[in-house]
Amino acid sequence: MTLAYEANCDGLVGPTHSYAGLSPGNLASALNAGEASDPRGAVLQGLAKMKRLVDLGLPQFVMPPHERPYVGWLRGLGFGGSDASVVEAAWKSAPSFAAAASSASSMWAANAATVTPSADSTDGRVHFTPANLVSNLHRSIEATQTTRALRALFPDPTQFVVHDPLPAVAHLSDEGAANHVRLCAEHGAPGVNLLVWGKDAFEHWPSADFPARQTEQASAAIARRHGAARPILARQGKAAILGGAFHNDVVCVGTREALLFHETAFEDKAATLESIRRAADGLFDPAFLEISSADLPLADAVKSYLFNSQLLVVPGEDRLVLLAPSETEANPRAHEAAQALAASNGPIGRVEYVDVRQSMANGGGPACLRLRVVLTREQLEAANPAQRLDEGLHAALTVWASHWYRDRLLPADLADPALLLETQGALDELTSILALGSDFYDFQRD
Ligand code: SUG
Repeated sequence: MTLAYEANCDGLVGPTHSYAGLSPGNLASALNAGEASDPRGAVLQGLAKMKRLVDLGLPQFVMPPHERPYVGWLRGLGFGGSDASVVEAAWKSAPSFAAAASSASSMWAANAATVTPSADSTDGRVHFTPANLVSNLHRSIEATQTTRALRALFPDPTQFVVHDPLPAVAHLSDEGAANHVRLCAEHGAPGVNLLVWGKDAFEHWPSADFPARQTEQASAAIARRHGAARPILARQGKAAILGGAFHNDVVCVGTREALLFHETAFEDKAATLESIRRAADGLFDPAFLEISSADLPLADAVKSYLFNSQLLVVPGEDRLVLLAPSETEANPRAHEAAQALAASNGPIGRVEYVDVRQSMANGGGPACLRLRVVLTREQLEAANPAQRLDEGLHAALTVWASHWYRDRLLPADLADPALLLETQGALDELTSILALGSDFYDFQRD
């Protein structure tokens, strides 16, 4: 077995972070619609979380935000003139599209792609499929730039394959790693790949208010094109989706041999666990950590985001560390459940809490903000070193964000032409900090 490490690639929060209520079925997004956001606070919270992982001795990378408002996309919809007039006209005659073009949703990097490490792929390379995110208008415009960003971060074609996203059609609706869990004995050892889908492509889903976002056919296509070893396709619990678990990672997280999940996570729990057991046979003994609805009602699981914690293998510690959002600590039942996990003799040794409230208010917890990529030492060295977070980069990005980001933004401010200039100025400078070249964004190419 080649030794491997789990790198976390976090989406840096963009300067247009706002609460626009764009995601049906995501209760936090609906609840906070229209509230004022704090983009500067949000990006600093994200950076502080990344720094926590660096301090724990884990490899951490930064993924750049997308350009927003996305003027090029609005031009494609027929708006013309200067950048400022494009944005102004879009807000006047197509406000839903203008709002979508302004969303900072690329921060939730768990939705950036599905990843298969080389220990599980047939050709020994790391495979990525950027998610098409076609379930939501504002997220569907991420795929092209995400593909570019992944190719910049993982450039060596002998080590990495960044596929094109699946075709952008509802039948192949794909939400990335938020619906994928990999279990194994050690990161570098062969794994079991659990791909969780919400609906069949041809099924009539019962609720427009709580849509199922991932199709079974999308999950199957990804496993096939990556040559992913030991794939298990499992249906997400319908009750969980209808209760606000719009991604599987709202009710489930796993790493190494441990799968932590809510009782409602899977439609057929017994069959899912049995398939994992069978696939893991001879490789490792899966540890199933189930939390019942009696101990933690689904509504509390969704509010507290206990399952959206990062489950970390920390150098020098035998047992896993659960990095949970501060909302878990504040919710008595979720807090009790988290403490009970650490107090038992199971795979989780301790719990830490992290403040990512700005992101949480849009339904994005600690685990939503990161894309996990298991890499060998050689692959780690082949990633763009300028995007690897260390103290220096953390300090530089803190200064950069404090200079460019506002500390208060209402959805109506998204139409402000000054915000467009601030965003372009910030991202232009960022491309030099992260050594991404001067033609990384569309606005730099015009
Ligand atoms: O897709 N929220 C995101 C949250 C994504 C969380 N990711 C994971 N669970 N992995 C979403 O629903 C809300 C934006 C707004 O309403 O302004 C939003 O897009």
